[in-house]
Order: sequence, then structure tokens, then C-alpha cells
Amino acid sequence: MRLKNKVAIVTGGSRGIGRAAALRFAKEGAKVVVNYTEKADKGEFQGAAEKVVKEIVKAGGEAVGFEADVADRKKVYDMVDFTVKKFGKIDIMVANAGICPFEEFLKIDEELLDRVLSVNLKGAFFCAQAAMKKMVEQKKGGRIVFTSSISSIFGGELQAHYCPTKGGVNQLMKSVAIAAGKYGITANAVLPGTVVTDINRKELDADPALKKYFIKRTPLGRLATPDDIAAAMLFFASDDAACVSGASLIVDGGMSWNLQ
Ligand code: NAD
Ligand code: RM4
Repeated sequence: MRLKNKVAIVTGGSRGIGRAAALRFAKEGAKVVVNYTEKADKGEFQGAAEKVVKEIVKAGGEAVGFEADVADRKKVYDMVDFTVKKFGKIDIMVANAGICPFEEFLKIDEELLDRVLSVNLKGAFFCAQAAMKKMVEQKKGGRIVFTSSISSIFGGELQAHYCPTKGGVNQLMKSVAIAAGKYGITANAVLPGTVVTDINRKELDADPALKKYFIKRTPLGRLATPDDIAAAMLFFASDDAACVSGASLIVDGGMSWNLQ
């Protein structure tokens, strides 16, 4: 087990990539706080975090859900305090929660822009800051893993609000890596390609040609899965990455470099 006796928070852990990370980390021995927000997990997604917790517990692991909008600084700090109360410490923060309400550039109003910036960029900032503060107090090092995206490098017609947040996450990650290094804390980013999850399912289902195009462009012949992304996160969170900090790892089957 690669995360034995570790304690991890996975933001946006109730669904998609975060869910896969929560399950994988628990399988590797970590106690996991499965973060989500009610604002996102309503309707058909209600109770998603509890399902993940149940799945982990059923498999013999330890986990608990925690509702917090990562755009809310106080709630993020409360989440870290809760984690320490519940499991005694925090070793790993996976700043993963993110939203991408696809929209045409000319139709993105200030409210939508603010929300995407707040969740994806400010949220990642608060999670890293709150976790690092506690890790510094603990004096035992730590791991901060960001979910960025290939959209941090490439643009997207319906993602003019989203892509800048992921570019920002890359820069945030580098600065955190520099600030945190002297405390034995690493910061790294995973850059997923297109992974079919609730964030894009409707758009991809509505445009099968687009999905086909993504797969065709991918040298490995398939899109990355949430488990593929979780495996990269696990690497950054594990002892194997003890001397890795400030790194970005694209996990997309080679898709994004295939421009020809
Ligand atoms: P998803 O929609 O399947 O899951 C989103 C998760 O985030 C849910 O658990 C939801 O409750 C949570 N969430 C949403 N807003 C939140 C908030 N304000 N506070 C706390 N939790 C919140 O999405 P996903 O595809 O798993 O995406 C996870 C991360 O991966 C995001 O940062 C996304 O930008 C990034 N990403 C996704 C893809 C992809 O193709 N799916 C590609 C690159 C990067
Ligand atoms: C990713 C990437 C994917 C998109 C998701 C929502 O960062 O751009 O293609 O589907 O975001």
C-alpha cells in the first residue's frame, strides 16, 4: 500500500476524477475526506459523496464526506480543521474540484466568469493555502496535488472562462512548490486530457463526432479515464515522488500533441 497511514482530502471527490482518486487513495491505505458541494451535487447527483464513502468503508477503508464550496475560503479552512479533528492530521491535499459550464465567449457574462474563476482558481488557492498552513504546523512535510488540464496549454472555443483558470492553476502550483519546499511539502499538477465525466458528458453525447475526433487524435486510441488520472495523482502523493515538485504531468494518451 502506497499511502499507508496517510490522510488525504480530495476536493470534488464525489464524482468523476475526484471520485476515482478518493477510491484509489483509500485502496492504497489513506484515510480520505471526500469533499463536494451541494451546489453541484443536486438532482441526479445528490448523495454522490455518501456513495463514495460507503464504497470505501465497504472495502475496509476509512472515509468521510465533507460539504464545502471550495470558493468559500472559510469553509475550506474549516474542512482542513475538520480533517485534523477526525483523522489526526493532513498529509495530502488534492485540489481537484472544478467546473466548466461550456459557453460561447460572447455569451459569458460577469457572473459566470466570476463563478468559474472562484471555483477553479480561488478554490485551488484556498485549498493549497489551508493545507500548507496545517502541514507547516505539523512539521512532517506533505503533498499538494492540483488538477489542472490540457486546457491550461491549449484554448477552447467554449472555454474562454475555464482555460485561464487552468493556466492560473499551473502558475499557482509552481509558486506553491517554491514556497512549500523548505517545509518538505511538494506541489505538482496533473493535466488530464478529455475524460468522460459529468463535466462534459452531455456535450460529448450531444456531439458524437467530437468524441470520435478526440479519440481519433489520441495516439493510444482511447480517452483517458478517471482511474488513469487517479494513478498520476497517486504518484505525486506517494513516497515515489519524494523529490518531485513543481512538475506538470499530462495524462491524455498523447492526444494534445497530435496536431497533424
Ligand atoms: P465532475 O463534474 O465529474 O465532478 C466535479 C466534482 O467537483 C463533484 O464532486 C462536485 O461536487 C465537485 N465540485 C464542483 N464544484 C465544486 C465546488 N465549488 N466546491 C467543491 N466541490 C465542487 O468533474 P471532473 O471531470 O471529475 O473534473 C474534476 C477536475 O478535473 C476539474 O478541476 C476539471 O476541471 C478537471 N479536468 C477534467 C477533465 C475532463 O475531461 N473531465 C479534463 C481536464 C481537467
Ligand atoms: C478539460 C478539457 C476537456 C473538457 C473538460 C471539461 O480541461 O478541456 O476537453 O471536456 O475540461
